[in-house]
Amino acid sequence: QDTIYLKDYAASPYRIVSADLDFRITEADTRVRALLTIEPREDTAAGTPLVLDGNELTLGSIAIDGAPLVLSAYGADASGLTVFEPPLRRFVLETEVTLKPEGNTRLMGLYRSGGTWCTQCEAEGFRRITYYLDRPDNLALFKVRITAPLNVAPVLLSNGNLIDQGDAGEGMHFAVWEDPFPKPSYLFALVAGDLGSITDSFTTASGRKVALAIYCSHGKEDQCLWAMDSLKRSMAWDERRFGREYDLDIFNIVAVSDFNFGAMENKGLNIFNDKLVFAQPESATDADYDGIERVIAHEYFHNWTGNRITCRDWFQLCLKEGLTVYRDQEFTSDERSRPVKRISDVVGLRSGQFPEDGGPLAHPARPDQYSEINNFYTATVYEKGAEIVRMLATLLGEAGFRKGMDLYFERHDGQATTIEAFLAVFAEANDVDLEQFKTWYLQAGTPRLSVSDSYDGASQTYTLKLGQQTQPTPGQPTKQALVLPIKFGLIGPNGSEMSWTGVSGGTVRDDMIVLDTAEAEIRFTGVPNKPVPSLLRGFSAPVNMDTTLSQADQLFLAQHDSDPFNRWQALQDVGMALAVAAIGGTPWSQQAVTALSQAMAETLASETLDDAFKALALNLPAEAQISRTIGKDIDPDRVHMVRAALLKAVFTPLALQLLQTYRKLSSDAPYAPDAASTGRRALRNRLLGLLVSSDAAGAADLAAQQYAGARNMTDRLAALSVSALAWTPDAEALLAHFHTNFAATNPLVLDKWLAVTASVPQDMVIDRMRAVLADPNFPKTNPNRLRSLVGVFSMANPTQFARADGAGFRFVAETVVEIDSINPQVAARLLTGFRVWPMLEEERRAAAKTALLWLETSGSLSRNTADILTRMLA
Ligand code: HT7
Ligand code: ZN
Repeated sequence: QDTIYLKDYAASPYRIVSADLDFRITEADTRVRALLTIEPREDTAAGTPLVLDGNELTLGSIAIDGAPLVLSAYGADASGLTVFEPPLRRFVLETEVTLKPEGNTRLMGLYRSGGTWCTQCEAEGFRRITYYLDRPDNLALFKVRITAPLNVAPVLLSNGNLIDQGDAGEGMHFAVWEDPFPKPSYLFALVAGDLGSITDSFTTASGRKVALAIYCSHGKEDQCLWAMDSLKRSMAWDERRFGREYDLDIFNIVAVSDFNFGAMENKGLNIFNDKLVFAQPESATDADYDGIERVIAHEYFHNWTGNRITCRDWFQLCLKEGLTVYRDQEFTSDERSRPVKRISDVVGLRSGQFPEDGGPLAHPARPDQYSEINNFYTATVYEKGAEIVRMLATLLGEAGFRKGMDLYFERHDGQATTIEAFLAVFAEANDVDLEQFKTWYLQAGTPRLSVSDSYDGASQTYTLKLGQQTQPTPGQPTKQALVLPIKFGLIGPNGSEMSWTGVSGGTVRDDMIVLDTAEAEIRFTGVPNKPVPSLLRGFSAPVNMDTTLSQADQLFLAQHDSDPFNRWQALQDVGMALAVAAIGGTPWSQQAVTALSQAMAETLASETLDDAFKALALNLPAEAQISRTIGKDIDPDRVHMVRAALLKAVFTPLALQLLQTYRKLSSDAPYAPDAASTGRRALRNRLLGLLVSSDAAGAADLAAQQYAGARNMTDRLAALSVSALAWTPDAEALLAHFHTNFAATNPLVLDKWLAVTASVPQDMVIDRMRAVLADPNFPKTNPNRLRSLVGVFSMANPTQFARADGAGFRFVAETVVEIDSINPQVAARLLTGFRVWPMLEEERRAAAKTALLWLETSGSLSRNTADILTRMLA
């Protein structure tokens, strides 16, 4: 496979200045005529060929400035077009190709979803539409004419403003769209179909009225209201928080049912996976409402961080993605509960990004090489990218961060730029050196932060010893020290914050230690009592922290820390220590479990903590998190068994309190997706989960009752999941009932049934999944369905996926081969579930390797899947 290196970046010798595209869509095919105005760069030598990207294209005709090219003047094949000696001046290249969107199961370029023609161009899909300089540093003005049959495609959309429309004869009609902002080809979009819509408007801070519309299949309009509400709040927030106004008169969103990703930020025409648009209480859960709000915001925020300022090349992907995730996280924090959002994001980071960073697919947030860019839309680029921006904001403070962002928008608007340019604006605006900080973008791996402390009463000196170390990752055998902002507090015996009179041995700025060396010994003087340190408050740096605190100190923090994140973390740490020790052969003491039970009871009874926080706190670390903490020779069955036993030991004594609180939280109020209502449901469903998984008397019946009486999908699905995971006597019947009554008629609800089915930690699960896939009606071309079944299985069913007999690995490997010929992007992503394999115990490791080696010999794999497989086996 060809590897592309960052160091080889070079500007193209030609620029496409404008693109005039004419799409003629019919049921049979789509003809694309492109008029590209092209000019050579100042330093381009005469005779330099013009090389345009193409993918699976067939050239129909070609001309320059209206004159057809002779055969010897160009070379064209499915993967590109070369004009050997183009004019050394501005010229217009005219090409024509014919596409077959109906047969495009890769869902890149122009394809059909549920009858609607739609496009996906990021990262390299535009080259499947026409020959082009399909790279993000070519910004061009686009004008798009779409002609299509009026009866099947009354709605014709593209980027920018609608400048003309009308009848085209013979049952056809047309629309012409013009985008006034130069953009890279990956932001191009076109939609043609028979769609319903809801409309609204937003008036910007400067008084411009923007017409908003969300398009969807007919009959789903009333399910788009939450998305519209989220959009308007996002628009207002970006003005308030970052001073960013929307810049066109129209903002359109289209929901489609076949989509490789969550959504796409095409200029003025966002295209969404319908699961991130449709919401109604009977079929969408609180998590769905959350996801919609977050992704609508995310794509909208890209208008400035991604579209107005884009990436010079795909190595810079986290320039737009990490920054935009940071912005959507801040939006949710401002709209809802900041601590709850932070805890949820860190749970996601630890379960999604840390395993990537510690496994065979580890790569820097800004990679320096790739063979398939679609495999780099990863948790590292997105979530770690956001953590890096968050650390920048922590180090610079809110005002300093905003100064840098303002300068970024001012200096780079209309440009395709780099991480270096991004860091430079913060350095300049704040007069700081960010050279070492940049290492966060370049170095893969999660640092381990070690901590030990001592207190000398005589001199009232408290000493903190800190160390950081990052393990080697593929291609990076040695690691440098990073800049770690460590927010902290010292807590005195009465539970309140202690101050100090002097500090030496390290950089301490107010409540933040900045550790930028491998080790530091920081001495705080004037500390009257031995404190309990609360470190890494708010998870101020994405590291694994080894704590040496005793269980008593952890529980003290859980009760007294003013930082809610660390209160939650302390409870997690206590549970983790007990689980890890037991898995290693040291059973927990009754005293230790009782202390944790009491802390959980106090948390639940607290009058000050909110419900959503309690729902997160009343839990033990997930099995996967425990496995990662142990790090090697993992037997998932043992982890599962020990965690289940610990859960019972901790929560059985609290059964009455759990049940009473569960009952108190019941409500007849109509469904609302606000933070308080969502929190209440989250806690109630958590309590149900605890009662069922700790086998409390009557708990399984309670779950069945909740399922039957549920008035919204959140409560119904929660009851179904806890029953299925614990495999209660009712589980089978509930799953069947859910399928017949809710899933059979709604594909997004079917996804929930598939996900629950795939998560059941029982031996029959693989046969059931095979039966689902064997059903001729199962749509293997739909990414949502596949991810809900196979993706959830490999990521969220550790005991069955990593079965010692290898059946789980084989099932996923076989599915990957089959799907690879339909949609390589989806297949490659399904394969990433194997990333845990090096950390398993010997027998399972061997079984996983056998499945991977089988995959290697299974025939011709796509570039996407082969890339993941090669790295997985390296
Ligand atoms: N920027 C978008 C990425 C995306 C994408 C990438 C590969 C293949 C299909 C895709 N669809 C969307 C989404 C985002 O991060 O906002
Ligand atoms: Zn994004």
